[in-house]
Amino acid sequence: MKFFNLAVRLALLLPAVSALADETDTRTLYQTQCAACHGETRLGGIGPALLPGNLSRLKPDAATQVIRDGRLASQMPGFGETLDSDEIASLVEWIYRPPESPPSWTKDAILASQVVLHSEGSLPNEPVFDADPLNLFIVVETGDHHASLLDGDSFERIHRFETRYALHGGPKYTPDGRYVFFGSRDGWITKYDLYNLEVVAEVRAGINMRNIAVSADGRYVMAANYLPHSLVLFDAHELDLMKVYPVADEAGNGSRVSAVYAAPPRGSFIAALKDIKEVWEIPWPLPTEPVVSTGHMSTPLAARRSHDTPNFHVRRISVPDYLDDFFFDLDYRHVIGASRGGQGGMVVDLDNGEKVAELPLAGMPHLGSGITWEYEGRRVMATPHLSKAAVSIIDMQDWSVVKTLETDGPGFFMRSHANSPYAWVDVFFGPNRDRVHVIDKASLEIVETLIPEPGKTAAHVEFDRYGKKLLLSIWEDDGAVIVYDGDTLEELQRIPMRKPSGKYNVWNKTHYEEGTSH
Ligand code: DHE
Repeated sequence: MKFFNLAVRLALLLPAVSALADETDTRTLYQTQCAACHGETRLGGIGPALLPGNLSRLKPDAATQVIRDGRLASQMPGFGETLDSDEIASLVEWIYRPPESPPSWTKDAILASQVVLHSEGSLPNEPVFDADPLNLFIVVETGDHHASLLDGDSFERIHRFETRYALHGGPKYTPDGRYVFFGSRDGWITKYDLYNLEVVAEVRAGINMRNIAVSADGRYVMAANYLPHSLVLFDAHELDLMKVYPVADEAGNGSRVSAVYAAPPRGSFIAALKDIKEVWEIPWPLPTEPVVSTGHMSTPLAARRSHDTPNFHVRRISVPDYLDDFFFDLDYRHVIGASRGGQGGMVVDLDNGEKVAELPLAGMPHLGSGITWEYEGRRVMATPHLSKAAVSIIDMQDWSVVKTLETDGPGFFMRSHANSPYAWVDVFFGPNRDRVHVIDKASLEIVETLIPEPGKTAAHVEFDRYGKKLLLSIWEDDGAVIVYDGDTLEELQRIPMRKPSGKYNVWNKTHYEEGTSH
C-alpha cells in the first residue's frame, strides 16, 4: 500500500518535474543561442526585444520560420541546422511568455542615467586639428564598437574612440557640424564634441532604441524606442530630459516606433509607428533668426506648417497601413512608406493624411535607403529591395515606376551626390555580396560592377562634401574603408577598420545632400 501511494505520488509529480526540466532546457537554450543578441532577459541588444508586447505583429508560425531560416535584412541567422523542431517550438513558446518582471524604463531611470562630462560652453570653440571641419567623416566600426574620425580631404584618421555597444542608424550632427549624436540599440544617446574629440554628455532613453533625430536648429533630440513604447525628447545642450511620449493609439494600444526623423521644412519631428496605423508629427518651436540658404535646403528653415498643433504636442496622422520603412520627398510634404509584409508602398500627404498613390514595388523596397536626383527635368527617387535583386526608380511627380534595374542580388544601401554622375548600390545579400553596382544617373543603366575584395561584403558608400571622392566599407571584422575617385572609379586608398558600417560626412548631412541619408 505504501509503495502504491509513492507510485501514485510520483506519477502525479512527474509532469510537473518534466515541465520544470523542459523550462530549464528552454531557458538554457535561450541563453546559449539567443541571449547574445536579444539580451539575457529578452530586453534586446543587437537584436530586438523578444517579449509579447513587441511581437504583436509576428504570428508564432512566422516566429518559428524566422528562428529556423533567419530573417531577411537583419543580422538574424537561421538555426534550422543547429536546433531541432521541438527546440525551436519551445523557444517560440518562451518568447511569447510574459517576462518574469515587466520591463520598465521610467522618467526617473532616464534622469538617473544622464551624465554630463563637459557642461555647455566649457570646452574651446576651435577644432584641435587642422582639417576642414565641414568635410569630416565619422565611420562607425561595429566590429569593436568604435568610431573613427577621418579628414575628408587627406583621409587621414584624426581620432578613433570607443562608442556605446551596437550603434545603429546614422549619427546626427548639429547644423554647424560641431557636435554629433550617436544612438545605440540599447538606448544610449551620446553627444560628442568633434572640435575637442570628447564625449560631452550621455543619457539612456530606453531599453531597445531604434534611432534618434536632431531638430534643424540643433536644439532638440528625439529618440524613438521599441521598448518601452515611447518617444523621448531631450534638450540637445546637455541631454536634459524634456518629455516622454508614451506611444499608443487612442484606445491605449501601445506601439513600437519604426523610426523618427527631423523634417526641417515642416519644423517638426515625424515618427512612423510599427504597430499602429498612424504617423506622428511633433513640431518644435520655429526659428526666430534669419534663414540661411545652404544647398537645396535652408538652415534654419522657415517651417511650412499646415496645422496649429502647439509645439511639442502630437499631431496624429492616420495612414492606411503600418509604416516599417519610409522616406520623404524634398519638401517633406509626402511620406513614401511600406510595411514589411506588404506588396508595395504608398505615398501619403502629411498635411491631410490622404493616400495619394500606391507604389507597385514588390520585394520589400528599402525606402529608408532611398536617394533622389534630377533625371530629364524631373525628380526621381531610387530604392534597393531587401528581397529582390533590383533597384526601382520612381518619378516623384506622378509616382510612376520609371525603371526597374536588375542587380546581382538584393541591396541595402544606396548613395550618390548632386555633383556625381553616379549612384552606388551594394549587393548586401547572397553569394554576390562582394559586389557593388555603379548606376549612371543620366542613362539609368548599371555601367560598372566592382568587386573590391572577392568573398568579402562590400557595402555602404558616402561621398565627400564635393561629390568627388567616396568611401566604401569592406564590412568585415578585418575590414577596411576604401577611398574611390568618384569619376574614374579608381581605388585611391585603403584604411583598415574593424567591421566598418556607416560613414557620415558632416557637410552632406548638415546640408541634406540629395544623395545621402538624412
Ligand atoms: Fe538598419 C539605418 C532599420 C537592420 C545598419 N536602419 C536604419 C534606419 C532604420 C533602420 C529605421 C534609419 C535610422 C537613422 O539613420 O536615423 N535596420 C532597420 C531595420 O528595421 C532592420 C532591417 C532590422 C533591425 O535589426 O533593426 C535593420 N541595419 C540593420 C542591419 O542588420 C545593419 C546592416 C547592421 C547593423 O548595424 O545593425 C543595419 N541601419 C544600418 C546603418 C544605418 C541604418 C549603417 C545608417 C545608414 C545611413 O547611411 O544613414
